[in-house]
Amino acid sequence: VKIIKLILPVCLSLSACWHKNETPITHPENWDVELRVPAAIDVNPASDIVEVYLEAKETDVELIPGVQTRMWTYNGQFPGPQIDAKLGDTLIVHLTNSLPEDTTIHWHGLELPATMDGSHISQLAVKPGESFTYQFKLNHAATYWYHPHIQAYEQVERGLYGALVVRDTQYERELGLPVSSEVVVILDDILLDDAGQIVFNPSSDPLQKATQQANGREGNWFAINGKVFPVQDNAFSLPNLNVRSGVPVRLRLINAANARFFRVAMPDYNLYQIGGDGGLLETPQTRPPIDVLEAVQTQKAKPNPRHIDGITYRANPDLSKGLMLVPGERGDVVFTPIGYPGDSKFLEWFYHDRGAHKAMYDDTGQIMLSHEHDTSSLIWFSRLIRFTFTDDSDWLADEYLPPQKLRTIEILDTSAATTLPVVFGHSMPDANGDITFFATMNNGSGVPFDQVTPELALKAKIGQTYIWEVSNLTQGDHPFHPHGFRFQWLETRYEDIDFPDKNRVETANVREWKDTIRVPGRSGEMGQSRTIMRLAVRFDDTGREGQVAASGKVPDSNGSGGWFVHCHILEHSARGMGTFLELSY
Ligand SMILES: [Cu+2]
Repeated sequence: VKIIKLILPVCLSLSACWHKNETPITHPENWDVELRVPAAIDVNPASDIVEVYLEAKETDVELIPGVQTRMWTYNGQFPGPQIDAKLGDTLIVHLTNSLPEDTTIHWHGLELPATMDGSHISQLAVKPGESFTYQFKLNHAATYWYHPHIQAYEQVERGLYGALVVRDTQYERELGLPVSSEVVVILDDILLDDAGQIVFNPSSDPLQKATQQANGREGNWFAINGKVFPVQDNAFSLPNLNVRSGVPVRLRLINAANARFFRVAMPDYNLYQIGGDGGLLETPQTRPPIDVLEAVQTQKAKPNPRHIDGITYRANPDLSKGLMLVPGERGDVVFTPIGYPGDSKFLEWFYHDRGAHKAMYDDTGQIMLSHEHDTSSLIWFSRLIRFTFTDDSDWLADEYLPPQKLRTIEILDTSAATTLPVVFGHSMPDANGDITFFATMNNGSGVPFDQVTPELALKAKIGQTYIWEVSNLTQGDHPFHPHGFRFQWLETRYEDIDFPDKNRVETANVREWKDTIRVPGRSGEMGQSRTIMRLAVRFDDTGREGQVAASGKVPDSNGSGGWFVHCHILEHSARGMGTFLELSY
């Protein structure tokens, strides 16, 4: 049976009349059953309080059919329970630590009191057997996530994370956004050995160690809402959504990977980005398909639909195509799947060269980091999610377009702003293969986080506007994530002393609030070039019950230490790529 076309002739555009037919046609019942993450149970009867219990514990999870993988989970689930709340609600979370080591929960992107931030410098560790109650107000509608901030590179990799979605459904329904065909999708990868287990024994081989510290831990399996399939083998079954042609799909995407950048696109459709880290953008942004730019002869064909007969098809590196999500970052996109009954379409992942390193010995026996790539072993594409069309799909359906204006975002006035300088860098590997990373305000020699003294801490006043000025001295990209305060991207400068004619400035073209952003690597020689990103921020304590002040690096039972500011490649953060902000009245 063919369905009637969605659009009414009286409508000038579908978006203009969408809300009048809010759910005239929907996806089939249980269309998202393969990807839906069970929700946290709200035990509080009050309509404006969400109160949940989370127990961090060791759990065997059947990721691969017939294989029990020992993981660390919240409430036995991977990912952890999805926490759904309304704008203005109070969230109360009772955390019990049943792990063999200390933990905390960091609420990524949330504006909250400093003592509730859950980083290792803002809160005392929750010891094994202990409990802690988090409580704060949800001041902005957005897609967030939660994860530990002690041994994060290990605890997140082992499975400790979940989504927190704060919605303003009435506003979005009146605006004409699709509120009833949404899936929250946590993008991750996981590194499993042949027995299907997560291995954390550090390699004793200095070259291997240096490579993993430099690049971060990328997995050999994708884990999309906990559904795993090998990165290199797309014949393995993908998580599937059953869709009806012409009905929009909304994906709230969260990158929860330790180190992998998720550059995603749909080959046949535009993705329309309506939201990011801090909720709705001011205007939707078109994220077009990523085209095939060149074909490279490789030695060996891979079981990948885009690797055919030994030819590798390389993705267009132009980042205006597709959607880039660095670790920690979120993207809220809508698109309209249109196709024949029984046909399939795919959300795809694309390789992005973020400055991958290769470790090698030089003539003197020292370990050097090289940026040479062995492209024959690279995976350029992989499918992530399958969309299968229902039997009654109409291939002539119309595309849904989101409204031209989603909300008004005031630009912060930075005319009198003070600069907060942060410099990203790292050392060369030592004889053991260990690399020291830093994110310091000291422009000279780099100071890793454990050596940042109070004199070197960033200092700011509550209620004032500042500019984060993040300089990247490295050739790699790093996700910058300051805790507790969202910011607005102003501009990115590329500077090269050797080739000043190559200097350029990218100015912000999207009005949005962010809390995690890709700081691109330098484009020229070491020491001669750098990238500088400027971000506007105001340290308000609105909605935090006056508990925004933080001072020091070590929290005590009376109060919080500083606000952590760091690279969200978790291996970099663990190797020192962080600093802290002292905030006072
Ligand atoms: Cu980094």
